[in-house]
Amino acid sequence: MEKMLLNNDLIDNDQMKLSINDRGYQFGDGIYEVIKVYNGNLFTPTEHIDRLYRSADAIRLVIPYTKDVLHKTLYDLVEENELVDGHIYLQITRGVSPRNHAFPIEPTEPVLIAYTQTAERPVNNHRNGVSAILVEDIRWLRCDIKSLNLLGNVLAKQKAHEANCYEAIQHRGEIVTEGSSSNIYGIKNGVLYTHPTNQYILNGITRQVVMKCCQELGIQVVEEPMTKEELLQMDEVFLSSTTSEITPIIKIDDSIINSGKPGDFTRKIQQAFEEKVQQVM
Ligand code: DCS
Repeated sequence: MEKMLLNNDLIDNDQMKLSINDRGYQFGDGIYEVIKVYNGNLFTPTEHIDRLYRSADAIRLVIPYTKDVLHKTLYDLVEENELVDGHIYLQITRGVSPRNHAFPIEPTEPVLIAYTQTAERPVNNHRNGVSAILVEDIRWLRCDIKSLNLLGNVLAKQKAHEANCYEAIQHRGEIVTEGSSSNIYGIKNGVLYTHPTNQYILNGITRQVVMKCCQELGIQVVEEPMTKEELLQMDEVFLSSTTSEITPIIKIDDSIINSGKPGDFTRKIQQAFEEKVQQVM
């Protein structure tokens, strides 16, 4: 029987019970992370755990464990479930209390759950690229918090799926922000363009790795907002996320990017990323 983490305890999946009065369930009042596991090892765990604590801070939730304890507990979960390749999903809510928007008067114990998921790496997408659509970004103004409230992202991704596309690239007015569950990049004349990390996008951990790869490869990075028009004029476009890693985008709405093939710079960044993955394997 696979195990899940409930606060400090590893319990059998079928023993998991959560309350209807959990604020995560009623308000999406919580935060989450998805951490990739390669060959039984966590990829960039420190960065994910740091971001979790930053998200918690931003919603005024105090995580009742140290980062080190959480790190070790996640390794225990992976070991217990004998996860080789896949990811960990982890969320923490503000806890259980009768429904009332304001924080509970009696401080509640946050509820942490985590489970593992076996997943193959999307190598076909990496090789061939994917299609995307452009959609208006209707989300709130704190997209830097990895909040459980994902309705805007869910509606965007659903539109993409209904258009037989892999991702929805969101824009606020003319400005491209990020994908429904990924960061977005364009490459023009060998220069990489991506939205700066502010309240309009999530500071992706994979994005941080992409920045490192570009530095090592000597690829110039410009962190400035780009317009929809500029995006469609890019030589190459790709997305990044924990589960998608680095995935070329070869079509956006009706525009074909780079003749419908992943570009050379994207390939180089994929290779540099792969080397970092191999280091933990
Ligand atoms: N932007 C949004 C809105 C996301 O949801 C994600 C990842 C990213 C960017 C990329 O961040 P990471 O590089 O840190 O993954 N979302 C996670 C998710 O919901 N599933 O997989 C990853």
